Amino acid sequence: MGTITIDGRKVEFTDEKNVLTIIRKAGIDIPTLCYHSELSTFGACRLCTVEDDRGRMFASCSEEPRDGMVIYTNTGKLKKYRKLIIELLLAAHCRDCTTCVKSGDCNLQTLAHRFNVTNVRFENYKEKRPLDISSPSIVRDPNKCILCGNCVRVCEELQGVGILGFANRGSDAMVMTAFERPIATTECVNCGQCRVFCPTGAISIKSDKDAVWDALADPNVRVVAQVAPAVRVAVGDAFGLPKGRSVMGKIVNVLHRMGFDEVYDTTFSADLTIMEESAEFLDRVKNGGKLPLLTSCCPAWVKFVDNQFPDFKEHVSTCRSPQGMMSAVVKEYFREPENGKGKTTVMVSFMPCTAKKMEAERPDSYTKGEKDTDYVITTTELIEMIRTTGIYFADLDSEASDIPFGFGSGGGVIFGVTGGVTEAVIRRLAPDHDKATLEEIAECGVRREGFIREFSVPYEGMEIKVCVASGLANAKKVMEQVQSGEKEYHLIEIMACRRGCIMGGGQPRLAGERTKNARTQGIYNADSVSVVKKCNENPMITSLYEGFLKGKEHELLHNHR
Ligand code: HC1
Ligand code: SF4
Repeated sequence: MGTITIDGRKVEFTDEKNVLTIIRKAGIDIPTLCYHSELSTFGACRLCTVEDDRGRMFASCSEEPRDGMVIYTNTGKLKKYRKLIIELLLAAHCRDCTTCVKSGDCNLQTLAHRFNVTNVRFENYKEKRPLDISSPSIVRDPNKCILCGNCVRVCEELQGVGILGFANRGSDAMVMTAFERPIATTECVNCGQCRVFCPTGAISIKSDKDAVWDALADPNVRVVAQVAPAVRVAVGDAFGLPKGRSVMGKIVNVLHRMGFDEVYDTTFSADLTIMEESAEFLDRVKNGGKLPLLTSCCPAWVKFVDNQFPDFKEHVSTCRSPQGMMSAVVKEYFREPENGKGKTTVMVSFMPCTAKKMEAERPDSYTKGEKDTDYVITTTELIEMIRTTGIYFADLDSEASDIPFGFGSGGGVIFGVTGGVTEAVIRRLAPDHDKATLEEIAECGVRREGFIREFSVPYEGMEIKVCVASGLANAKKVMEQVQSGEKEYHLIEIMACRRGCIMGGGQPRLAGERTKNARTQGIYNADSVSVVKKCNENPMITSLYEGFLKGKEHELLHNHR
């Protein structure tokens, strides 16, 4: 607690951990490439350096605030210093900005503009290194790495995976996997969080856009889209609309204009997931099956269990994810000659997640020998595709998704935030659907703040113990406690990305607190305005079960691992 004078103005502080946070609180966007509030402080880039009243310069990210400090954030000396740092970084960096996939979304490029770096006086020649394109989710380009260490820390600290590290010293230093193995051969779970935190083009999304454009141009192909819950709240602000507002109707419109024959809503198959997963859960509870039941919709989490908790593999629900269920059902639907009309079906799924690209490749994502999901396009790629068309997205009218797979309940929408799957399961199990019941469920602890939430809900005379966690490092803590017998649960929901899919590895980067909160609220708002709240009250779901799904539930809706 105290006061700091920043550029002549007094600013009060309370428990801020460093000077940088107070500068930002004072409304000054102090530059940095390596500081992130959710990660440990590394202090490598020195761009956040400030000067005090005695002329001492120090990195504000690494300095604890002291009452009475007097600092300056924009002196002539600092401007020169920052410009020099950027020049030195650029000297060792390839400068193909116009063709770089991260162009327009690169923090180094932005800072070069901001500090008027129009010429690089130095040249630090480095031998060009090959790209790692082994992963279905991300591409690593070591030539664009600036050694900020964000990817190393996020992989270790937030995700508990830790497959990236620093190797060599001095100008030979670089980030790599152990023994420089291709990333696909490591325990990487494809979450894409390293790409979210990477400030340059060193880690980017492996893109499937070109293959999708080719399919759209082929008259013999029926191209079908499904759109995940979290995508709808992360597209609008790229086109000037308010952060977090659901723009599902505009997305449907723009996809139709691009040439998609059918646009379906993944909330529909999220409803299917809840139908199956709640039945599986009750069956395990009543018949002594493996408990806790672990949710299966997040592929990075499923891979994490395989890698780090193999004894719990059988605890993972056998349900396919909503992406998997939708694609399997759609492909089967169009296999019927009267629906297929002689065209091949290409299934494209629009997801906030890079790990969904890996899920689509898994052997259990095939039905009748055919791949269920042909291409996964992340929200970031969708925004790029919309920009390619030149369509004024913000001006588009809303269109409804297509039937018969375009309608989901509110319970399906809330999958997009952590706790959503569990809340939808509890809604399914509750006999009523009146306002008071829904509010009571929302307040049972499932929407509580925090990355690990524990609570219990009554069900037919028993207390169902639940844990909801997001971020794999948090999941690891939960699983270690379960493994040691310290904690017991009936149901555990994990989402690999903190706060759930709204913060997935394929979402637009640079989301601050305001964006995160707006996306969460956008999902809950979409639930509030939904006409049907529970999966079993979705008429499309009922008619599917009574119709062509009859007898095919196991084949189409479950994994056969
Ligand atoms: Fe998700 Fe899911 S919620 S995993 O976060 O279960 O990606 O949005 O589509 O499959 O529905 C992602 C989101 C998504 C699936 C659903
Ligand atoms: Fe680590 Fe996830 Fe990046 Fe893989 S994708 S390297 S697990 S942060």
